[in-house]
Amino acid sequence: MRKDEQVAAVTLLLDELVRDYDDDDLAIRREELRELIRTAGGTTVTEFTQARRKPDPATFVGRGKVQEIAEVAEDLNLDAVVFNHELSAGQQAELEDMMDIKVIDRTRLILDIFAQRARSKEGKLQVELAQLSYLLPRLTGMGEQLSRLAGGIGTRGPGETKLETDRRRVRERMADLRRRIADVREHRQRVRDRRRRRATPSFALVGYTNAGKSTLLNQLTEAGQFTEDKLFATLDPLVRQIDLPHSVEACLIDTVGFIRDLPAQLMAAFRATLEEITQADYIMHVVDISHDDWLRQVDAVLGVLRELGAEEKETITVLNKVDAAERQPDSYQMGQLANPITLSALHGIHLEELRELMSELIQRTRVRTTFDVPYEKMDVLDELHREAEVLSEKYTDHGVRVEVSINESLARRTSSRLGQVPDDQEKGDAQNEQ
Ligand SMILES: Nc1nc2c(ncn2[C@@H]2O[C@H](COP(=O)(O)OP(=O)(O)OP(=O)(O)O)[C@@H](O)[C@H]2O)c(=O)[nH]1
Ligand SMILES: [Mg+2]
Repeated sequence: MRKDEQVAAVTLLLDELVRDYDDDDLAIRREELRELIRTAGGTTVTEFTQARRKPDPATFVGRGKVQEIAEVAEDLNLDAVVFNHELSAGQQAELEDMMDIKVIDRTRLILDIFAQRARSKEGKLQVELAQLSYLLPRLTGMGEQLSRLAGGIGTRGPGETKLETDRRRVRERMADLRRRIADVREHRQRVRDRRRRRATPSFALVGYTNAGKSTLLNQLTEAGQFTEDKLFATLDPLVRQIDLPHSVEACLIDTVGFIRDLPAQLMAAFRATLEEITQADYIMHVVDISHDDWLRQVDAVLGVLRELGAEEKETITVLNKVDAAERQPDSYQMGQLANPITLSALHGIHLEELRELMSELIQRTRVRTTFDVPYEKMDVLDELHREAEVLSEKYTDHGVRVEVSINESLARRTSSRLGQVPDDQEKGDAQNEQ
């Protein structure tokens, strides 16, 4: 989407989505789409909604509705029609054909926002990869536009159609991007290894976009991270050290926000960024409780964490924006959340309590365990010396038996590196290595 575009926003309420939800759902989904459009620089001039059992395979909303939208779009001289859903390539082509106007689906809109927001080299590479994987299945009939996107002409081999050449070029570019992103990942891994060497437990700030993650990071660490009342203000991870009560140190990692139905292309392309979450020791889940839909936002975030394989990590749930919330979460709601605390990042309410909770969690989740480290894996022993408190060491025929007081997630990592089940551990046993 270009800046200042005037658009119509279309939301479909599908039976399959409605089943678990109340009547507010449609209003909330429409509001979120307006926010996405605003963030992308567009203006929602008019809105359409429709309830359907399921999407129409050809036109998504059904022919009658398409007609209606087309007429209004023409009257109002709109630039585009934005759908609050992912459309298939066929649906998109059919809709553009029928309405004779640019059609943007939800995935494309989010990708556009990410593209506008990407600043770092890593962010730009990942966004481009996501855009191309979105584009690839939609190439049919887009010949003209693509030759601009994929570079020069005249590279077509004998017997290839234009479409095949275009596809091949996109695939080549994607392979190139993947290689470059792999380099970035390696670099990130090296930085993380250095951090670990300093034995600093890490908290990954996660949460729905606009929940206040960056604001919280700024308040706790004076990081100077960019914050804004729009969606996806943060794309690149930022790590900051923090001193906690009782001489405990930690680091906080700010990262990209989530949204419901996060496009699969983005999840795949942002692996390097999202690894900051899967590799962190703890999760700090920031929730905007002034938002009407905060409970469902929590579910959406937990869903993404599950997809990432990070749902088992010890978590603090920060119920943020308490200053702006009409109602306080009730005790039942609090009971469903992991280590909940209500606060206001912006106004600095209850931040001391949060720091106390973080320190407590780090101390509480240290476990005492014993590893048998074979002589050929002395690097593991080195790591334990760096990152854990070594209580005793005994040299045997096969290796070193070492007793440590150790952070839970490091204990899991270590036992999987050694192929051992950790002993003396109550919580750690059932959990899988991330
Ligand atoms: N009223 C109120 N507003 C807050 C609070 N914390 C953050 N905000 C506002 O919420 C908006 C979003 O804050 P950010 O810190 O950018 O949110 P984020 O979670 O980092 O968002 P993304 O990076 O977009 O995912 C900003 O306008 C903040 O000023 C709070 O405690 N109370
Ligand atoms: Mg942010």
